[in-house]
Amino acid sequence: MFQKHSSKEKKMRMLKVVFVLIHLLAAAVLANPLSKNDFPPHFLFGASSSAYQVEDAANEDGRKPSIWDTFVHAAGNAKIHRGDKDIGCDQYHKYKEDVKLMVKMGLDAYRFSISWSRLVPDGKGPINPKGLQYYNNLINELISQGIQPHITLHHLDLPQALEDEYGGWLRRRVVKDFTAYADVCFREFGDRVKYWTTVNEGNLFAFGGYESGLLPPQRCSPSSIPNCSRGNSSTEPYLVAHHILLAHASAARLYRKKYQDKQHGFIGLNLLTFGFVPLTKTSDDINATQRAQDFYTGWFLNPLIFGEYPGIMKKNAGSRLPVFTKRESNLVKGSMDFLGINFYYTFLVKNNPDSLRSEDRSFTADMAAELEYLTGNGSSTYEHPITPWILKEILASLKKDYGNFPVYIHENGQQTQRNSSLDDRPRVKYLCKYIGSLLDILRDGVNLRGYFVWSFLDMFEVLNGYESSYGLYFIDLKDPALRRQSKLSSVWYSNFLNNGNIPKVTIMDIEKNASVLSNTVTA
Ligand code: IFM
Repeated sequence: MFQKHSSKEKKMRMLKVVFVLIHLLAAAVLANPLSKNDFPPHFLFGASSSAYQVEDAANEDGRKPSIWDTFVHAAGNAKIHRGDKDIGCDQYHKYKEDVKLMVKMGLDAYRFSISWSRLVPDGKGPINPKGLQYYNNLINELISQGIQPHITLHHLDLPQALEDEYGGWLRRRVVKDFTAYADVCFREFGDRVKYWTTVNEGNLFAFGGYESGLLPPQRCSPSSIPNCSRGNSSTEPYLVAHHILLAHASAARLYRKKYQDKQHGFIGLNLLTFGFVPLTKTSDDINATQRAQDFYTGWFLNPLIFGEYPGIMKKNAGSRLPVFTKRESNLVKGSMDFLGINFYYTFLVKNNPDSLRSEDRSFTADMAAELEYLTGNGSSTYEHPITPWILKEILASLKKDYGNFPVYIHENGQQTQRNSSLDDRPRVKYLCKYIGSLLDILRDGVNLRGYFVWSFLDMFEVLNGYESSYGLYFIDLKDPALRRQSKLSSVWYSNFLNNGNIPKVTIMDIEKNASVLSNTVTA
């Protein structure tokens, strides 16, 4: 009896200690020495999303499918299969609730994309009045609450009608249709929208959609990659990138000629940037690292800044790399007011000269470098490594190699397994480190204008469907109301944005789903 009692007491004491420790830990996690006040007053903080990942309502009010809808509903794409209902966040119906959350959070800006096939269902021709109404409503709601809309026109979601009609981005005709669609957006929304991004991750879309087949429209050489039944990894990525550049430049020219004077906005393009680190200190690996940089970033930035592709791409891809005419080169050169970059991944780079001798010369073979993904140290295999010094290096080399043009970090965030735990400390740590490093980057004189967390909500993820997520808010897909539940990271970010002025919360509060934000903002 005596023995039992004592071990119970011991247990209780242990529990108390654990309880106190968790609270101390929580306080430490949330205590943030950094706040928005440390940044220049005009530096923007926001959060990001994309139409297909956040809107749902895929078949509602006249929207037609995009290549992304087709991709995720194709047989065989099990991990990213969305089922029939395309359920995720339902921002199409819940935008007011979401804007309320953004206000409480203290966001300066919300970055989202327009679904081309919601606004212009066949890709060209008549505008869908309900689509127009939806984007007007969302923009008005944001503006009335003091949140800047930053809009992307294409985020992996070309209207399927254009893919079916002429092969979409593979054909030059897309330039005309994209420009006409951009014209609709500038005309209809440009009185309130000042930041336009033509294409999200142009480089990754061309690579993932046409060389590796990992992204829509899932094309690649069937001989090299089994999940593709059509495509050509030797030529198509180059062709598609060329058309993206021309479409971007054509939309930018239109904006500048017809709208910019009246609307006073800015137009840019977005690229996925990578940390590339030589595997060894040998000059072979160091040169391979530069090649990887030229192939992934120079591919777009050289034409945009200098009017032509990097020399090494011309040399290695030869006649498979399209050539800009003088007129096109002048059109593309100088066609962006800002660059949007996304950053998540770091790779070790190893020289691979043998690939240049392969028969089927894909984009990757032309690069003649092997990339090994640097994994994070976290408990989940989904977590990205935390390497803010690499982001700093990327921005420093953009400045050195291409000039000090305005840059926005459009996406950065931590991936975790998607589950109901609201204690997402790995994400808090990630954000804390990256946001902390921005001050250093600004001190280095980089023309960085803003930072957007990917992502505002847990969304349908590009590569992992519903298995992983980046959101500041969790959404339980089984909950018919799809309530937004604040994670620790949303509290941390709010605290940062509100200069530490929101009441202290603890992990325990969040686990009980009674966080400060849910007290104040859930309906
Ligand atoms: O979810 C994606 C987004 O659509 C494009 N950038 C990378 C994100 C995370 O994978």
